Amino acid sequence: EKHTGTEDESNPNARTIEVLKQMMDYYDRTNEHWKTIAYRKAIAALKKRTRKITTKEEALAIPFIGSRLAGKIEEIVFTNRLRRLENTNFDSADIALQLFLKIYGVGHSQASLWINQGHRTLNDLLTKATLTTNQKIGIEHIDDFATRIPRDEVEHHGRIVRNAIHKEDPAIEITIGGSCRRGAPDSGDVDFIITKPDASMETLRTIILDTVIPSLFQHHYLRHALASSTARSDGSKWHGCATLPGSKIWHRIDFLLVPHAEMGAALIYFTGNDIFNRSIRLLASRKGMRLNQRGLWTDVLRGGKRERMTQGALLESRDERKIFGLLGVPWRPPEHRVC
Ligand code: DCP
Ligand code: MG
Ligand code: MN
Repeated sequence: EKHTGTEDESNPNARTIEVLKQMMDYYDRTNEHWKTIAYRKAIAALKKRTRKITTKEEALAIPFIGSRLAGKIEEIVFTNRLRRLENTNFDSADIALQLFLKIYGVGHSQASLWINQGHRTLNDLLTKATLTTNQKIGIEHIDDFATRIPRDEVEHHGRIVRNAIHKEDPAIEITIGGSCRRGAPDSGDVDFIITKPDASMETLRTIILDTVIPSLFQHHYLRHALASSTARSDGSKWHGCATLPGSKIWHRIDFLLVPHAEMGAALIYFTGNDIFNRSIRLLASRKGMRLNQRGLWTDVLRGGKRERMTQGALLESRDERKIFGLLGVPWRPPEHRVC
């Protein structure tokens, strides 16, 4: 991290800024985006002051400084420190939190819970915490899942899955989406987008979930199922882990079952990247439309209480290019969808 230069030492609030920066760096490392921004704004505002801010009231009078931050500023001035930072476990807790966040399926609330229970290492979790099967798998294979998959290996996964599916039904179409479709030299996982023209989702689900997946387990390609959902009446997803023949490294793979009529919208969504998706959805909403993984829609009509009056009418879902066209943007090939 950047060091405060000598320039800052002439600032009457230099010590306060120094401590707030440590706190900001902590929130930055733990991905607490909004807190990081709040601290950054407060620090920038404090830097502009020519007099020392000593009380909560003085701090509160500064734009961008809210009451909790103002309280912290007062604490720093009166005690020359911040208890939140002095926590003896701070460093180990900070490092452990970052480690726990790398476990598949573990978010901020679960990771913080383990920290508060006193756990600091993966071994602590494995020996002392109550874990779900998926959490155990995530911990045991934390290094595997973090290993990037070279493009030729992604293609090897593709051949195995395609052969297994086509043995059951040659009419099923398989596309590798995600970072691979964007042309990346390596991927974090393999995203299979699976569809069958002129077939119901029920048919497709039955073939993939009841026949292909069990067969891929039998052949020791699939190793573990992590998550699946058929909650939506149309699309389905299946998340799991797989190994290539002769390899001990477990990689994450996703099967996304998509109605053929929705392939255009599904391709856009599952090709990403996530930032591109956010910006194209924002663009759609600015133009009075709504884009999701099922299609491009006219915006929902809302009543006086903001309740939905209509779903919005479907404009296009089958054809990726037509969706770009209706949005009024030039076609972006997948390789150019990295933001
Ligand atoms: N996606 C998204 N928003 C998310 C997660 C995913 O829009 N929060 C979309 C865009 C992604 C695609 O799904 O490109 C696949 O998700 P992955 O997590 O597999 O991400 P990538 O394939 O892009 O990258 P990686 O190489 O890390 O797998
Ligand atoms: Mg991916
Ligand atoms: Mn994925």
